[in-house]
Amino acid sequence: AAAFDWRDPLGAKHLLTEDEAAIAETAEAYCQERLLPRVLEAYRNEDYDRKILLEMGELGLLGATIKGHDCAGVSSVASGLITRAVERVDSGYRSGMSVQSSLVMGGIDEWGTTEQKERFLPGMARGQILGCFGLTEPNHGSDPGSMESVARAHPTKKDTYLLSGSKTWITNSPIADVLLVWAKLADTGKIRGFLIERSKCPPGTLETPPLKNKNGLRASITGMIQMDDVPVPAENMFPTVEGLRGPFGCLNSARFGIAWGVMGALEDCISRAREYALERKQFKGNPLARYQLVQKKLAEAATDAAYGTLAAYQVGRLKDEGKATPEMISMIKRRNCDTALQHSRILQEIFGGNAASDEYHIGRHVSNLFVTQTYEGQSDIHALILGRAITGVQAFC
Ligand code: TGC
Ligand code: FAD
Repeated sequence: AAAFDWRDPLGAKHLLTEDEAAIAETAEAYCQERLLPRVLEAYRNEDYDRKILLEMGELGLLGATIKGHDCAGVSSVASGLITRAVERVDSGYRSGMSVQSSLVMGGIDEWGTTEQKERFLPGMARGQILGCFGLTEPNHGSDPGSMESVARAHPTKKDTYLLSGSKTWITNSPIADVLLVWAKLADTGKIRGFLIERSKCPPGTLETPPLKNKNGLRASITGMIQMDDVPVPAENMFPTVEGLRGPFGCLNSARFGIAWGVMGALEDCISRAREYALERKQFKGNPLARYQLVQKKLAEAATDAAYGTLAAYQVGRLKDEGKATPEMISMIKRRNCDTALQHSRILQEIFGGNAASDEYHIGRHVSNLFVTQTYEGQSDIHALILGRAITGVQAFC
């Protein structure tokens, strides 16, 4: 007879192919055995170990949906399962991976020339070349179309651009070897994507200072990109894509990944809160789990985790059939981030004063989940994207 599994209340595992189930098992084992033991120190010290990407590369977890170029070529659902496994440990580790896989490798795969793909993708798949994605600027976050970064033709050197401007809140920027930067061409004002190779930048043209003392995502590294006439050969520009379609093409995959990832973080909160509630006794030796108010918190969180996982699964299947729309991705990114943040915050209450200790992990997830709700389109921005699609009227300004 079928038995209820609180870890997978709606039986999402029955929808997976054998390959997907095996990939999930490999990813979960790596994350629990290799990432979990180091996350507390990494978070305390804001110390992102770039060897993690080498380890992920060895397991074929980077750029996993890309076909060819030494990438695994797995389904979108499988990539979601990998993301969920990583974020079950920490959103910051998932961030480091998402930027590499979805935003930079995905961008090169979607918009790059054959030569750019051959030059960057195999090394990135192995985690030997590290990428970052520069869209947000100090004065333009939700509205990247107003960006000020500019690429002008080099006055003397043929087929070379000079990039100037500033990007901020950029995951991986202080340690990135290749920086995918979006800037406007000085003559047309059109947004274009450029691959800046750090090793080829003359001294003083490119700086990537870290942003320290973050309140969340402390196990990932974040910084700025400051460009002062960085020379970039035209062969490093994406050849055809113009306008916001370029960065948003990459963001669709990354937002899809976040929708899966935050369900992993929420599931970890549920599992830890359940365990704590069964062990902790208050009032006549009763475990907290015996109290109705505590059970309701767990029931509501488990329900939304199960619903969110099924929604992400559905969009993943449609994505591989070419039937997913950006609005669907906005819907699951927004909803899953919002519910993960709300429930993690409520589950935190079950730990009482112990929630204040990082050794219980719940506070770390809560702080991280605030950031996931903010980056790649803050939840209200995704509501406006959906509102525009529903009414045909845009309400951004
Ligand atoms: P809008 O008029 O809506 O669109 C301009 C052009 O872009 C196209 N487009 C899309 N294409 C593909 N997929 C999507 N999701 C697309 N969204 C828009 C659109 O079709 C149009 O194309 P074309 O050819 O007609 O020009 O532009 P808008 O300026 O009105 O945009 C408003 C809005 C709110 C949709 C947009 O700017 C937005 O989504 N803002 C949020 C900003 C954001 O998500 N930033 C992410 C930065 S990267 C990041 O956070 C990484 S964190 C990584 C980590 O650590 O994990
Ligand atoms: P703002 O755009 O100033 O928005 C502030 C608030 O106002 C939000 O709540 C927003 O919803 C609201 N708001 C704005 N406009 C409207 C409107 N029209 N109607 C109603 N409400 C509105 N960016 C990258 O390019 N690459 C990265 O790798 C990257 N990594 C990040 C890592 C971290 C840890 C963080 C915190 C951010 C990262 N970001 C990155 C930046 C992130 O994408 C932006 O912070 C996000 O897009 C929001 O932009 P903003 O911070 O400028 O907020």
